[in-house]
Amino acid sequence: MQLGIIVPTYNERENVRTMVERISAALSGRDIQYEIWFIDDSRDDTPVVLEELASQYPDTVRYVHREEARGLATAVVEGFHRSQAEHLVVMDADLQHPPEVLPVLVERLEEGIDVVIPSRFVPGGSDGGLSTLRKVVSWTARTLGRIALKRLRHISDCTGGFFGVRRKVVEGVELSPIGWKILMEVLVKGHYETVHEIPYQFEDRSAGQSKMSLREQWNYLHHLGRMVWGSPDDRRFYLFCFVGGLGTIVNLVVMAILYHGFHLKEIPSSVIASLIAMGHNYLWNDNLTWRGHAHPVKWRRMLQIPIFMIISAISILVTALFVKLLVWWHGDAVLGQFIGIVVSTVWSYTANNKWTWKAPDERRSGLTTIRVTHEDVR
Ligand SMILES: Nc1nc2c(ncn2[C@@H]2O[C@H](COP(=O)(O)OP(=O)(O)O)[C@@H](O)[C@H]2O)c(=O)[nH]1
Ligand SMILES: [Mg+2]
Repeated sequence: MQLGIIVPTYNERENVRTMVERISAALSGRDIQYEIWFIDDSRDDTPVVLEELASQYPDTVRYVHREEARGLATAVVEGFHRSQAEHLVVMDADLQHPPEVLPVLVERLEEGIDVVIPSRFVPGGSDGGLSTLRKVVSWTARTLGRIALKRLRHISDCTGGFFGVRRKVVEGVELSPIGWKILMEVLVKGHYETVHEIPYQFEDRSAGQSKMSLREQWNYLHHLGRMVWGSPDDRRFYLFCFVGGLGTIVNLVVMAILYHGFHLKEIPSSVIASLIAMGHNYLWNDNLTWRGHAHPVKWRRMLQIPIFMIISAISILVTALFVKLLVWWHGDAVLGQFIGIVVSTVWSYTANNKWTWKAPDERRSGLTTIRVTHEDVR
């Protein structure tokens, strides 16, 4: 089998027939062998309609009805296991994902792209089928995901739930059964090198009710947290920021004790506080952020502390530079300090990752080699 189309369904009796008809119209006349797998958790009579469809289209329509299980993510995972096809597509049953996109999607997979994502946000696409409120919620979810997870940063539509992958992308990958956003999970954990986005027009729900709820939004945040934790590279960055935050508190407390408590002069107080905070940060980073990444060679390990100190010193200078710059432009010094902290956090994380600790080679884990393209629509 070339193509397995996986469709999770929950009370979609008005939609599944049209869906099958539109898929078969879209793919007719093309040399594509395909099957549609409905993974159904419905409590209405959707399974009755699916049974009719399966006997009417014995070569293409298959379904499984689950009485016990529920949930979009587990349905998709079950579909991945049921279908033996080389290329797997996941799409919703409510026709918000137009089947007419399938031919191009399949063509790109056949050309060798690993992950193909129909996107509402590349030239030629649109997300007309959502209410303004849902658009705002969806934008927020997407933006949070793209900020939190490095692998999503260049993907314009990681929350749409419409995508195609080569089997090897998800083979052997343990996908979490929670969460609505299975594509994000695939992008964070999957084995792939190329992603291609093609535009599509997101349509209104054809019939029936949306199952998206406030609870799913909360679930999403929980899921996002788990994805960050499960992604070593992202996790390291957030631990680094956490340690930096802790270090700032230590710095201020020591400064207050020395200056107000011991009546030391301001400059020695400040320098001692900063040095103590630096040592504090080093220890946490060595034992938490980059745990297990100490240099194996002893002399090289001895260099870790001085390198860390040089990087920190440069960060302090960079921050001061931003303060000066803002004051120059008649801006606020504290705002300059804030911008400086953001910039120097990114700088010092990258530098420490590269020079202080021996972080695993990102190239090998595929992070730097992922190429994202989109359809050239004029
Ligand atoms: N198998 C299964 N499918 C579900 C479940 N919840 C939602 N779906 C399906 O997932 C797809 C997307 O759900 P939908 O309600 O349209 O969400 P929305 O597009 O975000 O409003 C539809 O095809 C639903 O039938 C579930 O618990 N189990
Ligand atoms: Mg929908």
